Amino acid sequence: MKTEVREYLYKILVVGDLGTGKTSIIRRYVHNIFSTNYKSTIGVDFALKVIQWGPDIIVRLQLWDIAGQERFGNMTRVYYKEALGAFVVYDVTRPNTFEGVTRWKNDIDSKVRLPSSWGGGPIPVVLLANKSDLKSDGQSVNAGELDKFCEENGFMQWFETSAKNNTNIDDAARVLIEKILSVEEEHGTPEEDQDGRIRLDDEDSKQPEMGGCC
Ligand code: G3D
Ligand code: MG
Repeated sequence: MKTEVREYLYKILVVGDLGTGKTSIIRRYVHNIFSTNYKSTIGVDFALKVIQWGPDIIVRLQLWDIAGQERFGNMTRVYYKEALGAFVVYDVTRPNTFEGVTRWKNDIDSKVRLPSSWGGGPIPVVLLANKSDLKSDGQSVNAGELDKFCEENGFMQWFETSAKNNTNIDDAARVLIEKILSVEEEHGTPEEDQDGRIRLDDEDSKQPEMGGCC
């Protein structure tokens, strides 16, 4: 007997200060390319990655970029709406971008929760210490300190990533997907219509262009 293919659509946010590599990470993950000559756009862009997770599971990850709105240091609730996970990115060569990490995490926690049928807790967030290919000795991350930071600030885990060298991006995404799938398995599909996650009905929202980030 043929088992039915299950499909999941997950909205994932990618936030962090300007220039930390968010767009590069998304492009690398979605298209497996690293490009230094694309124009960042203003507004919200998203990209879709379709993953054959198992023989009968397909995961569609919708990655939301914040393209040009970093300077505000926070986003509207519309951007966060119905997200089920997030990456917060900082640049290991610019310590001041680490200061933004807690600000972005607080913004996420204050503006989006898991669906109430999933317990309504904070969404899972993974910290990305990006541009690991550029770091000099003095900039190497202190694993012990980052572990402690993650524990104290409610991050699931952290990864040192490089969008340039394609380091750890797949692993970081896998951890986030595994977590969301396990919550889904435990609680069942949220009552909200899955399509609702990509619909932006609110008046102050702007319809993102399909694949607009690339
Ligand atoms: P943002 O979307 O967070 O604002 P971008 O950041 O993805 O636009 O990246 C900002 C700059 O950092 C870009 O360089 C990009 O090429 C570079 N970058 C991103 N990730 C990495 C990485 O892992 N390693 C290295 N070496 N560079 C990275 P430019 O020069 O175009 O501003
Ligand atoms: Mg960008």
